[in-house]
Amino acid sequence: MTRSALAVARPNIALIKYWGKRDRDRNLPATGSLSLTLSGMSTRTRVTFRDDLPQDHLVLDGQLASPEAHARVIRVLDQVRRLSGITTPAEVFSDNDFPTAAGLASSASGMAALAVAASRAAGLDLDLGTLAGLARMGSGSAPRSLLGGLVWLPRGEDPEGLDCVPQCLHPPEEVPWGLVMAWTGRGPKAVGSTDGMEHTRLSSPYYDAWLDQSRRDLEQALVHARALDLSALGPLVEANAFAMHACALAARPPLRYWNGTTLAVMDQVLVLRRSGLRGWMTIDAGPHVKVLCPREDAETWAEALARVPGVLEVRQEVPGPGVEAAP
Ligand code: 2P0
Repeated sequence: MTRSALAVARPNIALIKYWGKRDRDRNLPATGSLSLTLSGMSTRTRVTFRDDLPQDHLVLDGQLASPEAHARVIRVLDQVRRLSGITTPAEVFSDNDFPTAAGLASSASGMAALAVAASRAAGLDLDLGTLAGLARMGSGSAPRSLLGGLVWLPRGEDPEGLDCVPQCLHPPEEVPWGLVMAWTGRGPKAVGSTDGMEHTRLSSPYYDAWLDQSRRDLEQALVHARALDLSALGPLVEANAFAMHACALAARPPLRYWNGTTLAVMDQVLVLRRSGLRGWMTIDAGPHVKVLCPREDAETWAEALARVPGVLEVRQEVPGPGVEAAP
């Protein structure tokens, strides 16, 4: 018997970062986070359970999955099999319509799409909390990509993560902001997020301070995000990203995701802001700089960042929808 389903999900960018886990086995975050789901890029994932397959078969962007990606996908598939009682192997085809090598984290969109496609293919109609738990097994930031627009993922207190369920603060059509992304390097990052945040937790003397600050940042950010007050939210977004990187930079040995062009873009953001343009930067576990700005200023930001020597590509994004399922 063959059962199949398709799902499409988009990446999200954290405005208040998740960096550190409170439970490694359950992949539960030590910090709550706030994010914007994007619209211009997507991952399409088809899952088919087939009893004629000898084992799970995973093809990501046309290639057999790496051992690391394979292990994450299998964790999600195994949980779907437990929930549904299905025992057959699955075939997974997943494609990003954006270059993974460009350094944008694709795990969030990939794992959100996988959770929805696999559960639907298995005949399950899961609530958001259960779907979030499934997506989280693949990637801690993936539950945020289940929803569109401005999304809050609480840290939660429950040992099983039952209260770590994303909430939409504003759907995409209500968020009048843009996100301008300046690519400053190619190739995979030297240290992946999972290892990077664990190394930070274990060795940075600032880790506890980061957790405290992050909790305060999120509390305030939620107020400003609900009010769609960009002038109040922007400085918090920027400070929170720098606090995350400061904590990682203090790890032993240090964890530095920036390159020279990252610094040049940061300088340019400050120059433009001093000239009166509104926009605030955030940086993830990589060298690229993303600027959150009023939507009407996105073009001006994009043109200015494209002129910074070393910037490889600039992309403008607007808020986008949550995961979409198809038969
Ligand atoms: C975030 N990042 O909130 C932060 C900011 C990167 C920097 O979530 O270990 O790939 O699979 O749960 O989801 C990247 O973390 O890590 C991430 P795992 P994931 O977007």
